[in-house]
Amino acid sequence: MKVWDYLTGKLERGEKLHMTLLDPEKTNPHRAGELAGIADRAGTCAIMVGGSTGGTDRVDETVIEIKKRTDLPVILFPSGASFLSSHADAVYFMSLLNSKSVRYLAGEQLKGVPYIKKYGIEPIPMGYVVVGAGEKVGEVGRAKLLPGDRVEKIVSYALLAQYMGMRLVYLEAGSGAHEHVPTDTIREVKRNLDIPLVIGGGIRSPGVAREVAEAGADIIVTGELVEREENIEVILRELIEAIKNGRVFP
Ligand code: 1GP
Repeated sequence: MKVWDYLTGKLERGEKLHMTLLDPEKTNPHRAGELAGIADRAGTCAIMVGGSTGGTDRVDETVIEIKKRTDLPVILFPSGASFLSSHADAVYFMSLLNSKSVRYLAGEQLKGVPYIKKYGIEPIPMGYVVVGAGEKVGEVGRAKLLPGDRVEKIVSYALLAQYMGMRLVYLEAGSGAHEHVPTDTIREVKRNLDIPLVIGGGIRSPGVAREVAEAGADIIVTGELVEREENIEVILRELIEAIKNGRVFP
């Protein structure tokens, strides 16, 4: 089944989804495989492989190890054309809409096209918007600063993605962000948007994950959480339970 059909099937049933992001720069391939297995058992719905810097060999190895441990779809979340793997199921074909550089709007994407075509990786068009301080991704992607309370502007960026025919909008606070995308902003974007909304960056607790889901995120992405914490499976399970069912354990 195509990854997009798998995702929309769940979303159309009204499910809220969680995806686990693994960064080959921070996690070695073997550990990435282990973490993907843990995330699968905890109820995540897909594994994203991404990071701010590239390297096809490492990405390949990481995806291969993940695929040994889980049957969940593996979706690339690339920083550029060198961050691709023929072993992945799909790739977020994403444009960093508030980048000052044409390279991150369409340049790296253009370079990646022949590889994606050759290996038949499923592209999922996505508008990517870096909100707040932006962390490393904002710096690497040369994002124009877009404070989280610039609600009207952020709504416009989200609609820009929709009107351009993209299938998803991802509002990104950046990995390890101190502040996630504000819930008031998420609520307003969701109220105006007809395509699924992805939120990531700085979401570390079940309580916050629930607030973000209730505000209107359809898909919540966490990354650092699995790289840092002990008892990863328990914490992830609680976080995913909070996203899916709004239940937070004391
Ligand atoms: C980063 O949004 C993701 O691209 C996840 O962020 O690592 O802070 O969970 P965290």
